[in-house]
Amino acid sequence: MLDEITISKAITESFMNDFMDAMEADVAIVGAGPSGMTAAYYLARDGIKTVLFERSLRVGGGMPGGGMMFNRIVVQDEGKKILDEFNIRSWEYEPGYYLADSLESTAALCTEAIRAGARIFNLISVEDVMIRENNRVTGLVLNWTATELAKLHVDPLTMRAKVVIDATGHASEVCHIVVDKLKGKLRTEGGGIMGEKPMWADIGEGKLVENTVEVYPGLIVAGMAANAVLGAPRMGPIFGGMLVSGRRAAEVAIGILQQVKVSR
Ligand code: 48F
Repeated sequence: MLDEITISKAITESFMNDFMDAMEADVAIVGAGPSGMTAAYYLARDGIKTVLFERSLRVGGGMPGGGMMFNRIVVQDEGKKILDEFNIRSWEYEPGYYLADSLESTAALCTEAIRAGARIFNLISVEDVMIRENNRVTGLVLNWTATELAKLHVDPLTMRAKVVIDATGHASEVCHIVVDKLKGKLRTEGGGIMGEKPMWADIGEGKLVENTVEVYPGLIVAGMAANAVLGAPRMGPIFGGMLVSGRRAAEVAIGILQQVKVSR
């Protein structure tokens, strides 16, 4: 005999326990696109307490849609190595160009990130950041996406993190909060958001990893947000750079966590 109240209690209690635990994390990632989920996997795999907040009902950002809704992605050699690590099947189209199913890729990134120990919360939007200790990003301000969509006047809740990764894609929303609201100066030419440049896959992919940096104390940019903030081209449905940028963001975050530990 199934009792609906037991089902309801199981879901509520389990979610609340996880949500409470997520309020203090080592790394908080904003956005469950390819770069955010890849970063989450590499961090969690190394035993770092990682939480990820995603505005949408579903994960994957721009990945499931492939190129113009043709649900395939292309990666180059570096990206192929990461696909292999996630056991995502791929096949060579021409030397140096590998195809993969965008849904399989999305599902695998999500599964492996969660299995490695990262917590992914969907349907939660980041609407602000917490700043402490001489202009350092030290946490995120959260609200239900449903609240945002319905424009309800409901105050948010807050979580603390030692490092935040802005993996919000083209919109680079966390960096926008720092620049627009706090008038913070990013480590970019001119201190602001430089804006993404028109499509140029080769240059865009090349710049992505070098642009995956700490742009503000405690705040790293990953994926398309890195190119949008640092003024590099977009690249369309080639996703190798997103994966490599996610892995790089995890490395940068680990470096910052080590510094934070030493200085305390
Ligand atoms: O856009 P998205 O997929 O970011 P990405 O990892 O990958 C970019 C590619 O998909 C593609 C591309 C490939 O060449 O250029 O665009 O850089 O995923 C970003 C995710 O962040 C979520 C959003 O719903 C999406 O799933 N997001 C954005 N702003 C917020 C957010 C926010 N304020 N709070 C929570 N989630």
